[in-house]
Amino acid sequence: MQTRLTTLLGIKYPIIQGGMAWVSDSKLAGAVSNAGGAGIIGSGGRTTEWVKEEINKIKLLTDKPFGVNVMLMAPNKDEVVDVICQEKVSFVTLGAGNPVPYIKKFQEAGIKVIPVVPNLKLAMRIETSGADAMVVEGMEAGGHIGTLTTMALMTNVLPKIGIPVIVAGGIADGRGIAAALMMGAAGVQIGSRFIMTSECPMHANAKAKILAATDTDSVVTGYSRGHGVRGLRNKFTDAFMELERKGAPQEELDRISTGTNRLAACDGDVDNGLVQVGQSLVVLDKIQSVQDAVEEMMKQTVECLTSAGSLVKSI
Ligand code: TUI
Repeated sequence: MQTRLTTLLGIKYPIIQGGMAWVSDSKLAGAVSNAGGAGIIGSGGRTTEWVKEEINKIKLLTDKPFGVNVMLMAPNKDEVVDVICQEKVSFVTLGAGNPVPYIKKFQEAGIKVIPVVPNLKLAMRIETSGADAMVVEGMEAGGHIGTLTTMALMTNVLPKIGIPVIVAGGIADGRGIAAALMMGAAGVQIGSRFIMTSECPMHANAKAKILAATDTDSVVTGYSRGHGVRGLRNKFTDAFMELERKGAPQEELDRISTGTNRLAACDGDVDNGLVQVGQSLVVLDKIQSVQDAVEEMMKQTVECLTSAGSLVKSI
């Protein structure tokens, strides 16, 4: 399949993997790149040394293009940016903050820059700043999110932007990929579906909670402090949202939420940690290899796109 994303990155399929903090390591990202998408190492929450090691490991796992996500709220982001520039990865995605100060530096190092944005205003600022492409991420996504849905973002943003736009948030199968391509996307970013793979290091307890979850089982914490974080409803989210409702001070909310992503993803504490996952939960009904997930999604994408013509004929 050829789209503006496959051409930009030199990949087979128009899929990039979400750079999920505490989850996306070299093993997962290498498998996605080997399967024909573009894998991404998630540097959020990690030490700079970990990022360097994972970049070295992925180079042994794949000769295909891969990227690194920089979480712009991370205290060590400048160090991580330096390591990525030295290691000359193919591209970066930049989320959870203002990417503009970093664009030129990456491009001078020969690295393509793909910021993640949650609305049209930021999308237009990013295009003007000279980024190579962007991800628009709807609030159906897991983790740190904006307030607009993927459908509203596709409708509002895609006609206004000239550089390739990758769509994210709630896309978990080939029907979603086909829909995004039909709307004018250059490709998609997929996170949650890649959690449900044998290569993904997410703790088995968290994978089991996702397998058991239905469409209404995720909630958004943190809107009261300006940025929502989506994850599965549990003891932690109930306690956090009760504190939010009571108007608890910022410091208390920060204190009880710090470390909850790692607690669920790495330690498997799915009651006191936060399992960050998107809303398209019902199709996440099995664990499979990354290769099988990619092939299954792309087969369905092609079926959807080829059968779409018969809908027109039957009018
Ligand atoms: O970054 C993400 N998703 C994430 S990061 C993460 S680690 C974390 N965990 C808990 C709390 C906070 C972080 C988990 N999930 N997605 C990309 C994304 N970027 N979503 C929203 C944004 C964003 C928000 C504001 C991008 C730019 C932006 O700009 C602010 C500005 O400077 O105007």
